[in-house]
Amino acid sequence: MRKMMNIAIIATIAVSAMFAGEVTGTVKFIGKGPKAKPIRMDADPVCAASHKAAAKAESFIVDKDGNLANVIVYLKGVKYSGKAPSTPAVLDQAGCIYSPHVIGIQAGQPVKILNNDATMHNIHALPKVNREFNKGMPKSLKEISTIFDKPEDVFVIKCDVHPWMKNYTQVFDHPYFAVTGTDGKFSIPNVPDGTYEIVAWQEKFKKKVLTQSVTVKGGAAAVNFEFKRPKKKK
Ligand SMILES: [Cu+2]
Repeated sequence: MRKMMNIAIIATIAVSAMFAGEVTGTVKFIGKGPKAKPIRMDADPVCAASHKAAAKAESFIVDKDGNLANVIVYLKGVKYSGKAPSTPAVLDQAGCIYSPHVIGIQAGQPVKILNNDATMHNIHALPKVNREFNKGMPKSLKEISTIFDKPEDVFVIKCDVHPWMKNYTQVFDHPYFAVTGTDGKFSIPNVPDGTYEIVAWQEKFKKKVLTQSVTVKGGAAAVNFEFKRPKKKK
């Protein structure tokens, strides 16, 4: 009986692998990028004291090979009938910085917001489709929970106490998204076979999202993106 079940499971995995694939790739920045500036946290000694060396701004993290971090890569207009995960997404406030700086979540997925600092934060989410909220988190309040129940393009979550604290959140009605790491790489697993529009968003290129077409056919599909510094107007 058990053997038959195992065979059935293996068969199911094999079949689903035939009709789904992983979309992977690297996002690069071509050209000379700006240097990350240190964040001045003097306004709150607790924040400043939580960093041995000053934290660097996270709006443009690029390594020497041009690999670009914190890029949201996602499929657009894809149909998905599954449920949102019950596992919460986590947005941490640690060292007076949001971690992660850029996050993708699913509509209806719980979001845990943590305060790991011995100071007050005021978390202020600025969506347009979902409901805006503004909540003080004194150091005694270590965790709150929220849900964004509608899909929405990227919006800002900021802290009204510490003006440098900024996060970018995008809410999806499907699980086919990823955020690049410091190696510029992303991976979107379990994409059903098909041809899709795939989008790359980075906060310094708000008006210049990159799009391509990707076809998944029972296996891996690779897509790479290159952001370029806009040409100066003469
Ligand atoms: Cu804060």
